[in-house]
Amino acid sequence: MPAASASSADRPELGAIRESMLIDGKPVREGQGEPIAVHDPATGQVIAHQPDAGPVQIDLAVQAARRAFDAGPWRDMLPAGRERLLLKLADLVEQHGNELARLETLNNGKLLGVAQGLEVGSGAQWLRYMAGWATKITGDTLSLSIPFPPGVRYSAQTLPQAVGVVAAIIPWNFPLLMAIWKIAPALAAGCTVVLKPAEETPLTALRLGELVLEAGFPPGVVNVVTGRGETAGAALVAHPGIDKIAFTGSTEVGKLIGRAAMDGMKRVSLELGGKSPVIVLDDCDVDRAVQGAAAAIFFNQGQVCTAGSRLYVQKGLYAKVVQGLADLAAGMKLGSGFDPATQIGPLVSARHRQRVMDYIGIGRAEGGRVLAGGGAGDGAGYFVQPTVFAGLRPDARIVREEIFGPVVVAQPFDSLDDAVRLANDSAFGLGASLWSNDLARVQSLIPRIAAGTIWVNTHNMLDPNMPFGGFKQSGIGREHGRAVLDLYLEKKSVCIAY
Ligand code: TXE
Repeated sequence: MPAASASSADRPELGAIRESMLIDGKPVREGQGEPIAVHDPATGQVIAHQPDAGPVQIDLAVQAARRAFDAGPWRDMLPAGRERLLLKLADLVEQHGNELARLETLNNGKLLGVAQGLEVGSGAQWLRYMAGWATKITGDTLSLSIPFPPGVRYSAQTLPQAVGVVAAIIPWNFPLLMAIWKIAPALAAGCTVVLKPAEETPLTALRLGELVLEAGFPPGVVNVVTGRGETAGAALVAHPGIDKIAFTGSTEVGKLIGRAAMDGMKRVSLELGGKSPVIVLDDCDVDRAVQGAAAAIFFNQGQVCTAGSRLYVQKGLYAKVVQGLADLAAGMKLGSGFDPATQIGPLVSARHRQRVMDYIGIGRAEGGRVLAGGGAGDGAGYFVQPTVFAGLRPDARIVREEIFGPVVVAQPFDSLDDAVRLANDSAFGLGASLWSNDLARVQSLIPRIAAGTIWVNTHNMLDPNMPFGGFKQSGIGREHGRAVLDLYLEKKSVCIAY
């Protein structure tokens, strides 16, 4: 029984809990496996049970998306129609913003302000930005230079066309925003979607699916299935009716998905893990750098693919910056995401808290000194203290592996060459930030750091107009901006002899 029965005006999120998937515009409650319990990470209480989709339900969802793509009103809709529907959806997300943000905080644990500003606020902005692209998809006119056979002239053009049915598989760290990052460009390009949210956090994606229908998108254009990754997710990836897979999650699963995609030669884009360096030069504004380094790692409890989890500080400033960061960490207030005084909410799940605590144990065992934090929080919620490590070698596991929690490892460096070497000594390459007021030094470093996004005197700043994605094992493909359309369009060449 969902907690919806306790619904009241000041808890609108309780009335927004759904325990059904959305397939072809209809709620589907039956799965195949054991239903999945969904928790409130701040208390550990169960707030809903979700169906665990098996191959039968996945097939129904893919068939629905296939029909919507191959026939029916969606295929015939003009780009301006898709734009109008996406704009309507953005309005609905804002109108239901309070309910959606509270639902996200309840389900994910994050601070309500982050859910309001980022998931709902920027989510609506992302929808509007992508709505604009629907009417601006263009091909090229090409001049050809091979005269064959002699005397024949040609005209040639490229014709971009929607890639087809998209399987969108998303993680739990920004559940609503990740859903929007996937469906908005897919719909702008004219694709249809089967969206699978993470087991831990399906609630806002299911509500978004209802708003998609309310906006007027035809049934089957967006389907939302819930289920376990290794069964429901894997069945979705393997389904022959899928043309393209868009995945955000761990590098480990990304590799599995990449291989499975190649079996069916499906288009695939992968946004994977990171171990992003924060590089503080000795000419920086120190207070700003300390605040920036703290925000880079502790924002969203460190559950951010671009979290600044490796802090490199130039020797002259090292002690001051690291002590400043440790002081900030030690003073942060842990608590429920609904409490406006809270600065660090719970992690998403008991399993994930254990994983992060295990890494803290590994860091200690590797000889790391804990300058702040290092423990779990009190009570039943899944809290971990903001933690600062120092004194570890570059080959220590917690320097190299993604922890995805509020844990940062600080290391000193001498020269800019050292900074580049340390920063690039990673399997990942998603983001990096430089903290300096010396333009020449900054400009010399930007091309040398292997990362998809480089920030200067800021960290974690993303925008719908800025391409986003990873170097190395952080993934394949670029989301956002004009670049994202390439992920959802096939380019057809047309050659006409005359
Ligand atoms: O991720 P998974 P998990 C990293 C982070 C975290 C670790 C594990 O380091 O600690 O991954 O998190 C679906 N076929 N990131 O286990 O398993 C799954 O159901 C198809 C970084 O939660 O990758 C969920 O919807 N799908 C990251 C999604 O994949 C499968 C965000 C992500 O889950 C599947 C999340 C399979 N075989 C975790 N197995 C980032 N880049 O932001 C799982 N899934």
